[in-house]
Amino acid sequence: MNALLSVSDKTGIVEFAQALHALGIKLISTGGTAKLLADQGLPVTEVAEVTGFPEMLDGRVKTLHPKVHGGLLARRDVPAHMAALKAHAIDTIDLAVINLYPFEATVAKPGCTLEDAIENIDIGGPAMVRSAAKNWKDVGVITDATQYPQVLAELQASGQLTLATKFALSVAAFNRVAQYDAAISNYLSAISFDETASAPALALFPAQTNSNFIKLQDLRYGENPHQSAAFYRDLHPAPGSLVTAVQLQGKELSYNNIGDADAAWECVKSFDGSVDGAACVIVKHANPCGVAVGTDALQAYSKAFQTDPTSAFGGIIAVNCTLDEAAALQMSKQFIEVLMAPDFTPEALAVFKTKVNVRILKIALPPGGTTDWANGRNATDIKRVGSGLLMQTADNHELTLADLKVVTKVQPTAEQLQDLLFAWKIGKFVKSNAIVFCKGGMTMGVGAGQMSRLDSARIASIKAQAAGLSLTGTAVASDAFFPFRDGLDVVVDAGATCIIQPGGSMRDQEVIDAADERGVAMVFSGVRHFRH
Ligand code: 93A
Repeated sequence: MNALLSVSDKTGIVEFAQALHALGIKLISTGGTAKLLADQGLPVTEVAEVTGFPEMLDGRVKTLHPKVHGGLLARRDVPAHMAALKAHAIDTIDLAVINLYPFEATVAKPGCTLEDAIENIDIGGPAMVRSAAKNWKDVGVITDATQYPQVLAELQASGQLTLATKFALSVAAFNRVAQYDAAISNYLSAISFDETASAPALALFPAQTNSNFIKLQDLRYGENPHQSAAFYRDLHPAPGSLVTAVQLQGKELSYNNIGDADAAWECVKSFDGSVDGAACVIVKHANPCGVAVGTDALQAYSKAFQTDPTSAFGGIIAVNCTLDEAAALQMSKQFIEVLMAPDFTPEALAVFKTKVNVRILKIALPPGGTTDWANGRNATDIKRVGSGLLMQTADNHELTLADLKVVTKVQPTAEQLQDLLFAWKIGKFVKSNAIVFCKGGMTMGVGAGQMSRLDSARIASIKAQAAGLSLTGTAVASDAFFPFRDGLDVVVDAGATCIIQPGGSMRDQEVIDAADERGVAMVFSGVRHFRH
């Protein structure tokens, strides 16, 4: 039996080779590995002796030779293969012990240059691993030092490896090569070859890239200080998405800042400046605690702040228009974690100059406007579950007036329809169960994240009361249907006169009858917006 040993990580290789030698297995090896083994007194044949070629080009060509790959790839059960080996004086290689140039470790080092990275791309190693792994019935391929003990135990017990072991080794080998290539692809895709360019050069060839994520930065910690975390972006981020933000000032963004900033930005982006006017969203713990539209940023912010001044403290604020000095001055009265806008006037930036901790993010709005939902949005949502992940298309549905179905005797007025659509837009960004009271282009009470819809409704009205807002004549959005009439009664008791909800409950009729009984208008959207 012949073994070829070629390892960069030399952990345990001497002991392993000694044990192979003791079993009568012939050792063939590449330069550095061969030297180490020879130094330990082991008889080892240099691969250069096998190929008849010296290792050349600084080691770039060592094992890329038919004498090596023929020995790995020949099927022992195909007479023609064995005859070809004989005709060309090629010996079989029955064990391939290979681990690759340390590409991942090299690029992880601070200050790693492109040259360093390129030199650490192993070519011959993966080629041998693939040859051996393809011919798994005849060749045992060992790609990690942790595999030595089991392989050795089997060889010592029976002089050979079982088919099951060889198959498992082959699968592990292909996994290793896939992981290695992904690391190379990720690293290179994130590089801008032209140092003055802001985008990676490979973005020029999207069709040739994979769907990997690129690490943007390590974060100080995760959701809590004992958790470690990092921030990744899509290889090709959607224009206008959070990852395209430029931070103009402030402390480093934290894990929670990024999550909240995304919630605020996604929500404010759904207001089209040319149709809805200026919009402002204040987010706290991933939920909007105040949203409003107005004639300008100042008015939109002032209205949004009124919804829940207590929760707005330490919030994330996003506007869909250039932030000017007037709005900045008003905002600067509250404690802000993150402030986001498509642009800032120099005067507005000057307001925050002394508030060095405020993180200011400038993000271009998606060029297609907010009505184009394919534009600037994630195509998919991903959520981790125990050792698995859930993937879905993103909740990118936008409701229009024409989609609404009035189900009550009372018809909503044009103004009420506006309020209903506004409330619906926000309800989509509130954690379920979501109940949102709105009027005149502002949120009047937000009930979020409760296990019971009834509790969300109660909380929304308690919060409105605490903020000194009257819910009389408000519009209410419910992210999912009312299963019973009790939820509707709570919001009408609080002052709502029109309601938007998906419909689709077994007891829709009970709820419609209740709305008629209470003399309020209700529309069905036909769409649900659970958000967990
Ligand atoms: O430079 S390579 O891409 N060209 C080769 O032909 C080749 N053959 C083996 N790298 C090559 N290797 C790698 O060399 C192995 O994967 C292993 O990581 C390393 C072992 O080199 P040495 O034995 O000289 O330390």
